[in-house]
Amino acid sequence: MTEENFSEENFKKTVRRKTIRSILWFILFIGALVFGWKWLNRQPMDAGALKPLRTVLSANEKLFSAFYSDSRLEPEYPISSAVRYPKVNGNYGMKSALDTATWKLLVVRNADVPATADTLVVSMDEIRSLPRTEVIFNFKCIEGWSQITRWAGVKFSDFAEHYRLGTKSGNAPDKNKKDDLFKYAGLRTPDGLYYVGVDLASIMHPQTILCYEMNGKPLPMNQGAPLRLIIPVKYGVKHLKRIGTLFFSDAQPPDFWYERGYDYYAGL
Ligand SMILES: Nc1nc2c(c(=O)[nH]1)N[C@H]1C(S)=C(S)[C@@H](COP(=O)(O)O)O[C@H]1N2
Ligand SMILES: [Mo]
Repeated sequence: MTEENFSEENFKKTVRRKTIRSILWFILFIGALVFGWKWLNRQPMDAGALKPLRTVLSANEKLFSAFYSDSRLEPEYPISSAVRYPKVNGNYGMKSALDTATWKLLVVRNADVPATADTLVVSMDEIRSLPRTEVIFNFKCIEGWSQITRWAGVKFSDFAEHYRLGTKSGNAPDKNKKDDLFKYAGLRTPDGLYYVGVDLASIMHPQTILCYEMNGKPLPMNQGAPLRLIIPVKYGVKHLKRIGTLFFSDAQPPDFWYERGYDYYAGL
């Protein structure tokens, strides 16, 4: 640019042109945003989420389950790093009266064939007589908090082995006999107001426990006494407190937060 070209007039012109251009771009941008938002909100719902969002959730789910491995363990921590009073979060299905002394776990071996479903009734004493395992891990809630917590109970896989659960044949589960395994386990509170579904591989993961102790003491009422699920490979939503019924099925069990727009898998 020469000295003559760089007149004040030219300078003003350039600024004006650039200002107008950026205003137009801005209007276009806002317009696209409004249009996109309106389009999104006109889309049908799919299990509590707008369809395009559900599509993204499902794609994530495929990716996460592809990475799932039994031998991939969540990191564990020393007892000293466990918080003394873990946060109490979520009390759906926990408000009805419950007598822990007479409580029993109902187990439906095959929820898909109601006629042949033999329901097993298991007492807390029977659960306590199985091998006890501890797990100290970083508990993560989808709300964004996490804390290192310490739990104890029976490994779900030991429980399933003992009662021969999760198979159509009624034999003890065998990872190599995929066709004999149910695809899902479902759990719900005694009043049925909170319920989750978990893919069988994750519930059989070596760190998943049916939990009756927290920090070396009996599980507090508001944290799921007498028995809750602790499943370190999943977000908090799946750690159902106060289990009433456990069942096995090839159909995806109903899931409280899935119905409200969260992803089903909820894996870490
Ligand atoms: N019965 C029942 N279990 C539940 C919930 C609930 O509302 N009701 N909330 C879940 C959620 S979202 C989280 S983060 C954990 C919290 O467990 P805590 O209260 O022991 O921290 O419990 C899960 N299990
Ligand atoms: Mo949560």
